[in-house]
Parts: sequence; structure tokens; C-alpha cells
Amino acid sequence: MLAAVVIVLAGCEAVQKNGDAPAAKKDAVAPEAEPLEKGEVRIIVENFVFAPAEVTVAPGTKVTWINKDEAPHTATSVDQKFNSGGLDTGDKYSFIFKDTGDYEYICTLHPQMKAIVKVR
Ligand SMILES: [Cu+2]
Repeated sequence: MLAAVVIVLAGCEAVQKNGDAPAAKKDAVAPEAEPLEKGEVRIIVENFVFAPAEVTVAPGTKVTWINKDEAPHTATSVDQKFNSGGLDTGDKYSFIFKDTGDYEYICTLHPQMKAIVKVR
């Protein structure tokens, strides 16, 4: 039951996950080389940290996480506002922050990985 609720919540505002075709993983082009959408903010997951660990964005900003580690990671809101699910190497996940507030999140696979998105 809980799992179903989480899926529904995540589905609400998750913009894209694994948007690249499977073949893209073999591509030499690094994910961050892709053009940013206007107003988009990127957070790189690498060396078991979210970088930057704190970002402040305006309401309506699309934030995209990209996993550059060999290990899988997630970006999971501690308040269950968003959840990337498992991101393998090169995978990305986007969420549009509509409301102001502080959004703490962790990697559920490595709970010591903590970061925050502030929407102002
Ligand atoms: Cu992790």
C-alpha cells in the first residue's frame, strides 16, 4: 500500500527519468554537456555526494540530478515530495519545484548523503 502511494506521488511531478535511449550510455558525450533548458538547475551526484549540496531556486524551477558514479544513487525527499528511484550511472531525474520551502533529500541507498533544495 505504501509503495503504491509513493509511486503515485512520484508520478505526479516527475518530469523524466531515464529519458535517454539505452544506447546513450555508450555515448562519449557527458550528460552535463547536454544543453540546459532555460531555468534548469543541475545537481551532479558523484563521489557519494550531491554537488552542490545546497541550491536555492525560484518557484517553477526544474532541477535535474545526474548520477556520475559507478554506484547507484537516489534523490529522495525526506518529506516524500519527490523520489528519483534508483539512478544508475548516467541516469538522470528531474523534478519541478512549484512551491516555496526547504526540500531536504537523501540517497536512500547511502543515507549519509544529504542535501537540500531551497525554493524562494
Ligand atoms: Cu547513494
